[in-house]
Amino acid sequence: MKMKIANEYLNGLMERVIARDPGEPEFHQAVHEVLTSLVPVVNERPELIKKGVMDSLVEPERFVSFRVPWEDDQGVVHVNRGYRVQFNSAIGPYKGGLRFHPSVNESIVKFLGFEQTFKNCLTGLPIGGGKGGSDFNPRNKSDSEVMRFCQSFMNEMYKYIGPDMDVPAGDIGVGGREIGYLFGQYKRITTQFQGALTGKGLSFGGSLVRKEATGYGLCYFADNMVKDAGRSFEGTTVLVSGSGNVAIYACEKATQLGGKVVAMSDSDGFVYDADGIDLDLIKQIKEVERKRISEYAQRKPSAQYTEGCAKIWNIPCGIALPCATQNELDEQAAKALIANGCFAVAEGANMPCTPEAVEALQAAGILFAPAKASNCGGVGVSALEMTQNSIRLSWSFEEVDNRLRDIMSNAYHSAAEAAARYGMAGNLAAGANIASFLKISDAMLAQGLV
Ligand code: NDP
Ligand code: 2IT
Repeated sequence: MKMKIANEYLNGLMERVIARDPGEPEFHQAVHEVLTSLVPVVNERPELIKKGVMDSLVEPERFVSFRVPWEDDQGVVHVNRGYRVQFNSAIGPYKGGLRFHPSVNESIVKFLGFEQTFKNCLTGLPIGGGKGGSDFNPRNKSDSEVMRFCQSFMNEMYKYIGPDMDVPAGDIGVGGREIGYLFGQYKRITTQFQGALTGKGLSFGGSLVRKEATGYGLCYFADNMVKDAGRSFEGTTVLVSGSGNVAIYACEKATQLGGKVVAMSDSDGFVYDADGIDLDLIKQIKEVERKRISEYAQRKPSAQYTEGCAKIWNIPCGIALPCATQNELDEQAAKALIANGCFAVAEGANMPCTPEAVEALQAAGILFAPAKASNCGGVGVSALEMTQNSIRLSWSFEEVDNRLRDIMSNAYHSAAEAAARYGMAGNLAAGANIASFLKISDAMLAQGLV
């Protein structure tokens, strides 16, 4: 049972959202968190309810689901399901990643699209919110199988995307290889060389720093946050969950900022290396060989491998960066972090901390950076990729990296200032929701969308 929201209308709206799509727990979780934090804004501006903004905010503008048939290397035909949710276009074309993972369903896609709407606004760039994906499992598939799947996926999705309409990118299970195949098929179908996807290869319209952007941006955000509290990465033990795109570049930047990352994970287990994670070895195992993280312990004598990923949070640390998936850090994990002296948690994944974990962390005075704000660097640099495609120029690494630092610093200050303005100083989760909501709701009202 979810906590009652302290505004009668919003509480009723939450009940209607649940009744309309009862089987969507992740979507309900994301909506509940946002509506709860918007109570003071709605109390101050009741016209937002009367003009339908609140109801529109929780209903996607469009949701498509489609069949994706493909043939494996043995000639066996498989049929997966593809999705694209176009959640909100109040401030720009829909923008957001594609996730390929067996767990993908309507609830996951809608929670991600809903979160994306607020996150994209926090970048300060003109992008609306969208998300998509499939229940396809890329694990243990050959390059040819992944290519055929991506081509079949694009055979349907091309109808809904375009550089001024909707611009997908990567997420779990979708990286440079998949974006390349998707882009190739989009070009083949449309005969247009257009920036309809981001995260492209550098030789065909991609941006420098996009690969690093989410992980680097996360650490830039966390650095702003901990410095404001008189702390720093320097000499701090850091935990990073996951070992995919976000985790690898979070580990790289945390280390560059003087932190010592001692653990990383995948969905099977985690490795602890008291000497500090050897990131070149992680990149070799994960990016090049596409193998399991247990390999790391086999090749590095100072490391230990533990089966199961939840216990990674029992390792003492100063800063924790959950970068794998939703609800991976629960109340028990939060209590372990608190007991071991952790002073900051910054979310790299989308919604990695359960509501109970967030509550426990905030109650204990731990600095908490919410995903919408702290992982907006990936989509921020995606928007910069769109800009470079539009002007047909490529910026240097330094130029994009400097812009990323600005995006993250602005996101931090917007969230911190909004929280303070509404009497919740230090609550960056509420502040992030409020700051983006104010801008999106004004745009919705002005356009007569509701
Ligand atoms: P990747 O596919 O590159 O890596 C995902 C990592 O998380 C892998 O180590 C994977 O392990 C692990 N993982 C996935 N599912 C689970 C699970 N159910 N339980 C435990 N571990 C799991 O994805 P990304 O790094 O791109 O994405 C990670 C998170 O960051 C996601 O929440 C994503 O939405 C978010 N994000 C990504 C952005 C981007 O630019 N890529 C931008 C902003 C947020 P295994 O290999 O075993 O599956
Ligand atoms: O969750 C996210 O912000 C992403 N997966 C990146 C989206 C993007 O369009 O770059």
